[in-house]
Amino acid sequence: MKQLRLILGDQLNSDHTWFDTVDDNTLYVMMEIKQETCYVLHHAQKLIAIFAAMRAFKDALLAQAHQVIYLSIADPSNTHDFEQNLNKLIKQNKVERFAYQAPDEYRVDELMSAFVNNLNIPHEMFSTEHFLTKRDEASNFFAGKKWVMERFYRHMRTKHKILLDEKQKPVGGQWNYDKENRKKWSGKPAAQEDTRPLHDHSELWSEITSQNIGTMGNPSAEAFRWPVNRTESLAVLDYFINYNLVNFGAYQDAMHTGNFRLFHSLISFSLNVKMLSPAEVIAKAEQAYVDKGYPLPAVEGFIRQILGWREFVRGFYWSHMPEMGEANYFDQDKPLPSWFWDGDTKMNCLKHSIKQSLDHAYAHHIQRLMVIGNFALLMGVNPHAVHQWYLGIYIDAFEWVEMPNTLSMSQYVDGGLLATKPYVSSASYISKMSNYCGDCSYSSKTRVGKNACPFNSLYWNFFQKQKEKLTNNPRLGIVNMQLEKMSDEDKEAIRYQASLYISDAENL
Ligand code: FAD
Ligand code: DLZ
Ligand code: SF4
Repeated sequence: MKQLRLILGDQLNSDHTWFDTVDDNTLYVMMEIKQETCYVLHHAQKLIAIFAAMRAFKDALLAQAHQVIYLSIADPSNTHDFEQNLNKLIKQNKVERFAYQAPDEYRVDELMSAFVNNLNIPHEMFSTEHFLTKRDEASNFFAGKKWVMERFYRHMRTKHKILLDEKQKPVGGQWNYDKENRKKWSGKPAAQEDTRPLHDHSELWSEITSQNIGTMGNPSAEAFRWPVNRTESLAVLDYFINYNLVNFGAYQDAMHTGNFRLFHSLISFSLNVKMLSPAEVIAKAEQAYVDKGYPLPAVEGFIRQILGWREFVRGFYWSHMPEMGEANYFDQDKPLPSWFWDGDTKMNCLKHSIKQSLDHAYAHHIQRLMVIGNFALLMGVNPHAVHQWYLGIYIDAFEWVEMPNTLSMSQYVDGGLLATKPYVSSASYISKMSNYCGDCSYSSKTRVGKNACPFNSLYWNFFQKQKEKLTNNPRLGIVNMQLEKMSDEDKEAIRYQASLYISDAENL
């Protein structure tokens, strides 16, 4: 029986059981389509990376004698629509059975369900064989209870027997060493050079631009270092394990103008398109703890991100879609300043974080949460504009992981289903964790007056404005108390200063 199997651009799992046997009656199909490139304005490097990785995956399948139909972005027979391309291929090739792997994004999942419902041949949806949990596993785990990552993480550690001693207790006696992981970085220990090879994808880039697909960010060959096949992905992972994991924990929240990645792994793209599996990444990190004697806080902190956060936010996504995509707890409605697309702002922290994002399609967790997301929330930006920007700009942004992080965690759109309080701060946090404030045009120390750091007035303005919605939050007791003690004149001066900044957002 002739069958057609669809492989999506983020389903590049070479270990999938689909590929265990080569069969003349099985046709694989992969397609580069505008339906996927244009639902949001993407970073140029993201399109290049996805297409280059898809093409490398196709070549690897062909080398193993699998049969692959590949519709490239400039192929004149490409309709740029999943449904139309599939219907055409099914007819042309007299396909009698259709199969696909579970899409990770709600939109594509709905689209594929509708497609197969209208098919008049047998069809089947397979697992991607990538994640450590099923779509609804976290949701069942939390049934009727508050979603708390730490509880889920401990369950995952126990279930998968990760970093446990012989009594099945956490090694070292603690589950979580986060408190030891909050150091500022001032040049030591030395951060490694970026050894990832440069790739010249100028031909692929010409193909993309020939199709009039809008993009943002730096497409140049001097900037592109993302791994686009499994061998390169493994090299990035091994480099991280050998040189950076040892310092990951201590400096994971640090930010510095001299080094954009510090000790982060840069594996999120490879993981999210499934060139790496979470199980192998966790196993390598745990092995390094045993073999190399790396500090437990470093290894535990890293494993928690993948075994805990990554699976947790995925479960949260499937449990809260489609409502999450509509929520706006604080009713925020301002547009993003236009400098989000060029980084030209006097605010040094934002300038660095945004320019870096435009150059590398990457910012680490704290830049995303405590610089860019923090600013957007304090400014009153519409959370869905923020979500679209994050979904487009980051190399690793696929909705199942980007949306819960951006909307729920960073922009607090659901009033605290995922985050226990809004992730906002004044300049003091940014100043504590980075060297951004040193040569900034604004003064991190002042709240009001000429050159006062916008974060300071915006922070206190936010808590005044959102008082009713946040007053009963037990984690905001100190903030609410400080606000109570503030004189009416000070509050008024803060509101005035913040209003100047909000109305002059374009020129900050
Ligand atoms: P490391 O810091 O080295 O961490 C290792 C791995 O842990 C990451 O590769 C990632 O797979 C996982 N991880 C870490 N934190 C998280 C998290 N909060 N949620 C899920 N997985 C996590 N991550 C994405 O993969 N895609 C996104 O679109 C995305 N959007 C984000 C938006 C916001 C507002 C925030 C605050 C975080 C977002 N994250 C996202 C999480 C995190 O910022 C990135 O996973 C990380 O920066 C990727 O870089 P890295 O591979 O060097 O990660
Ligand atoms: C993100 C993306 C982009 C930009 N382009 C394609 C594409 O042309 N073809 C494709 O199959 N997949 C692409 N993807 C990934 C899909 O959007 C992804 O499969 C869904 O978001 C499901 O997670
Ligand atoms: Fe950012 Fe304010 Fe520090 Fe400038 S002073 S870098 S705007 S936190």
